[in-house]
Amino acid sequence: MKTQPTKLTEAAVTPEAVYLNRRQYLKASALGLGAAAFSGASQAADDGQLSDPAPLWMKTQLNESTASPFSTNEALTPYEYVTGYNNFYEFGTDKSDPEKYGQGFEPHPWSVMVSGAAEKTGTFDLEDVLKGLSVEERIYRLRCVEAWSMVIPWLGVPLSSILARYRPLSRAKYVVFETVYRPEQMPGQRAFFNAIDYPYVEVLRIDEAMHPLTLMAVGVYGRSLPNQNGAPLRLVVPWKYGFKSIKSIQKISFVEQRPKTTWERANPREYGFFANVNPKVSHPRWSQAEERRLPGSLFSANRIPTKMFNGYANEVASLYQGLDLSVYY
Ligand SMILES: Nc1nc2c(c(=O)[nH]1)N[C@H]1C(S)=C(S)[C@@H](COP(=O)(O)O)O[C@H]1N2
Ligand SMILES: [Mo]
Repeated sequence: MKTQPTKLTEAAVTPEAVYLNRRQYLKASALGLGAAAFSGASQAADDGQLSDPAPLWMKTQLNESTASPFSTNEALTPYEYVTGYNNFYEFGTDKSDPEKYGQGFEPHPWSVMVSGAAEKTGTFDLEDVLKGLSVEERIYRLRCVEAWSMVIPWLGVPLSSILARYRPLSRAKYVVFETVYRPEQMPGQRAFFNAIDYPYVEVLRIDEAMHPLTLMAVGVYGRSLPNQNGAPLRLVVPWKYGFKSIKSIQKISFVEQRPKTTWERANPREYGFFANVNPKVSHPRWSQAEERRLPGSLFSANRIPTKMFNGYANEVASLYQGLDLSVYY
């Protein structure tokens, strides 16, 4: 039985506060401090979970998440920015469009089609894609090619653990990901003029896909992914520009030849296949040497220097040994 917490109104409990309280609560229980002192926080967390529309199996799996040693300890970007300042062109091109126009999207039930050079292919329920895999919380930097960045607490599983289930063949050299095509729920997909072609396609080399930092996210800030962040399943490749982190993935295929990605097709000079974060290689229209770490303030844009591979060089630089990164950008 729960003790009665101090009454907090829904408005007073921002999802961020709920999340932080919940982590504190989890830490306290892990340390064996007992939950009594934190029952208010746990109640707040429950309130937060109540508004999470994900199915029970997913909430249960998210609730059992463990903290990952790959996390940064930089200050988190507040929840309102992570879920209110988005790029998800399927819902519109303004940063506020995905939150505004993404609410009618239905991410459940969901299935994933796996095809190509693998022993096991077919269409699988999301629950089976994720079953038995332990969800980790990973706090990663996200660097958009537009020169802004955030620090985001994702919940997810290493992509390698999902891909291994389908036993890719040795001739599989690349992994292709496709976002769902659902124009009736995605207003950007039915717009008359489109900056990009749909469905959105991204591709990783197989060694990039299998790298331990590459995450398949299913949640953020202690809950399932909001639609605007790519519910119910999106990639997170923290050393690459944000556009590689494709949202609402419905198809995965293993191929020998590399198909072109969405942004390469739209403008190959501006958006390369590798898209590794690199302060020394400018975008044709702006420098990549610095970034605006969100949130800024009225008085400061909070500019910080951009790091090679977004600060993950120790982990990933070896993947690109011998490659001229100004040519293969
Ligand atoms: N399907 C799809 N995936 C996408 C995008 C998109 O427009 N459509 N935008 C990308 C870009 S440019 C970025 S920076 C990140 C933003 O992720 P976030 O909104 O969760 O921060 O999503 C990426 N994934
Ligand atoms: Mo981006």
